[in-house]
Order: sequence, then C-alpha cells, then structure tokens
Amino acid sequence: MRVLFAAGLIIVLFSPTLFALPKYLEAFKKNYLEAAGTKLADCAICHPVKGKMKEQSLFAQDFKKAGHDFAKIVGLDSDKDRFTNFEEIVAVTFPQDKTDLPDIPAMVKQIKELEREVDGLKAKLKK
Ligand SMILES: [Ca+2]
Repeated sequence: MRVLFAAGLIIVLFSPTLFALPKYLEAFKKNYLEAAGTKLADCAICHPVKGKMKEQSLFAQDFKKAGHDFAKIVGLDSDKDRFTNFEEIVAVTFPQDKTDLPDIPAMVKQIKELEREVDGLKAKLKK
C-alpha cells in the first residue's frame, strides 16, 4: 500500500501537465492585470472543455508554440475572429472562442473617452 501511495505521489509531483496549468494561469494574470478578475482568468482560457485538461484551446496552442511567451502572441488572432488576442483580452472576450467577440460600440466609446482624457492631460501640460 505504501509503495502504491509513494508511486502515486511521485507521479503527481512530477507530472508537468498537472502543475503547468496553475503556473501558466498565474502568468496570464500577471501579464494581463486587467483580466485578472474576469472570466478570462480561468482554466477555460486554455482548456475550453471542462474536465478535459488535455484538450488545449487555440490560444493555448499558440502560447505553447511561442515558447510560453505571452508577448509573442498578443498580436495573433488565435481563434481567427479578426480581433487580436490583445484586443480580445482588453475587451474581456475569449481569444480562443470565435463566437465570443468584443463589443465594438463599447470599444469605440472607450477609445473616445481615452482620447478626451489624453486631450485633457495635453491641455494641462501646456499650462
Ligand atoms: Ca474571440
């Protein structure tokens, strides 16, 4: 019995599959602070089928191909929905789900608000 327990413990402790996931999820949260408290900060971003951790999303596949470097995949469109992974993450839509798209009117509104903020800051600098 002890041998079986020890063998199981060794398998769990040294399985890269089991321990890679929380590590990459934590890295995702650190790379995309704005996404940390959203639906994106979940295992589903890389493993879309609940309970099937071996299945990887298109985003996860791109992440793996890029040597687990988020900076190399921000400009990619993993799910081929015409929005880059960065645009999707900022808009809090899944970069691996082509049916989950950014709300364009909301993005335009957000850009206009940012432009007004920038204009306000520029005006303050001129004073
Ligand atoms: Ca999408």
